[in-house]
Amino acid sequence: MSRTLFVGDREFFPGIGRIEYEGPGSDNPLSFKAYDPERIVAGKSMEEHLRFAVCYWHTFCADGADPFGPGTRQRPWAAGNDPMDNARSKLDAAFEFFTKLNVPFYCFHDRDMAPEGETVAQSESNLKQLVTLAKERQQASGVDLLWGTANLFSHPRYMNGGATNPDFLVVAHAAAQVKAALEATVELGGQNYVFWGGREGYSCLFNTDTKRELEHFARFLAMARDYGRSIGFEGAFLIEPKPMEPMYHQYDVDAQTVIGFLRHHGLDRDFKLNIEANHATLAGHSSAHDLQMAVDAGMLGSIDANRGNPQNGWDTDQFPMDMYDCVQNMMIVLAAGGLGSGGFNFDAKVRRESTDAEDLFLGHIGGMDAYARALVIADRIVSDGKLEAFKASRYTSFGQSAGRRFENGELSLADLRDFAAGSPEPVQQSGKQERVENLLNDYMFT
Ligand code: XUL
Ligand code: CO
Repeated sequence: MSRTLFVGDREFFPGIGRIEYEGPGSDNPLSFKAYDPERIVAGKSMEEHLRFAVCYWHTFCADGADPFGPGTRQRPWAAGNDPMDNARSKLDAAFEFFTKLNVPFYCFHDRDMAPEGETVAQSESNLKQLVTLAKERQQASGVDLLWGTANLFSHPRYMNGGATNPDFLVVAHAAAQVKAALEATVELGGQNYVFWGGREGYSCLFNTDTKRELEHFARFLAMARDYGRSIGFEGAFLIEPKPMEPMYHQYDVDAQTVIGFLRHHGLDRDFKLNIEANHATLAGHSSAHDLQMAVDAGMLGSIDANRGNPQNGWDTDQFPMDMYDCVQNMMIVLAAGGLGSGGFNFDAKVRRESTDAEDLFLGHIGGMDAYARALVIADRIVSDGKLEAFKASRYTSFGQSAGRRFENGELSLADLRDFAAGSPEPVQQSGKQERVENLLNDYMFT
């Protein structure tokens, strides 16, 4: 079935049609070389495995501005004088882009989709108007909402935090925004709702009561959960860890910090994690590390797919192209049985110097092809089972007698002492890192 690629007579990406799978032999840069949505891998189509989403903020709101200079891209949908007219044009541009790129999902912040008004009520009304239109566009295009969220970091009132602000009135404003964003997410059938605490943190311990702020944060999340459930939201609430940027120290440092926090406050039944690759690297981890921690805790919700720049460590939000990272991430996702209601959201932006409209397509095509290739390679590795078998073989001593009793909680520290005293010195067991890394290259390049 051929879908209309754009709304009305305004085409924002003229000269670009539907991006199709043309295979590795094609030299058309505006085609997929590896992402074939219908191709079956490990019992599911690529589209079902990868559940790609485009993010509204980098792709349709950002214009390339950085702290040293203004935007470099002219966005035709932002050219008018009326912010609501611009928001409607941006929505049309966004759905044209989703449809041409053939992604099944998108994600947005409230303020990406509709401008803030003069009052809380005006902001709510702006968002409602755009949500009504977005619902129509979703129905016409078949594109669904992966997750919604509220921007609690851009407005100057949030300079000291949203839910963790020392001023209760600011916390109340944050609540008003989350309430409206939850309603929007439910109206649009969103499968998840995300909290990224960009300003939930502090710059100076001398002026910050961290204990109190973290308690406020937990209370705020519980209130959001209760309200979401009361209006029929059945999806997952997700926390997206990040250690810093914009704050010097952010509370949701990394996966393990967030898992501990959620469990401590009894929020782990409703909340999972949205792991962003570049946030994990900012925290001094690899993206695979944070994914594995989330999977181990049974709390992997979704992925913000991107990469940082290894030379400087900043949150550069580049499109994911590093195949070692993509393959490792896909291995973890496949071994975990998939992403459930999550997806791969490209929280990624083209470079400031990439000023053609087509560059937005090229960035996404590259990321989609990278993960499609990674899926095929990871499936080979996971289904072959060699790596997994080697990993398991390192723990065989826990499958036997005393080791098994230790795992079952049947032994005391003194029992372990006696076991050590009555046994010979352990025989050295090589970790064989070089062997397993060589194996990875064999899978990737043959
Ligand atoms: C910022 C970031 C956000 C969240 C949503 O680093 O990743 O865009 O994904 O608020
Ligand atoms: Co993100």
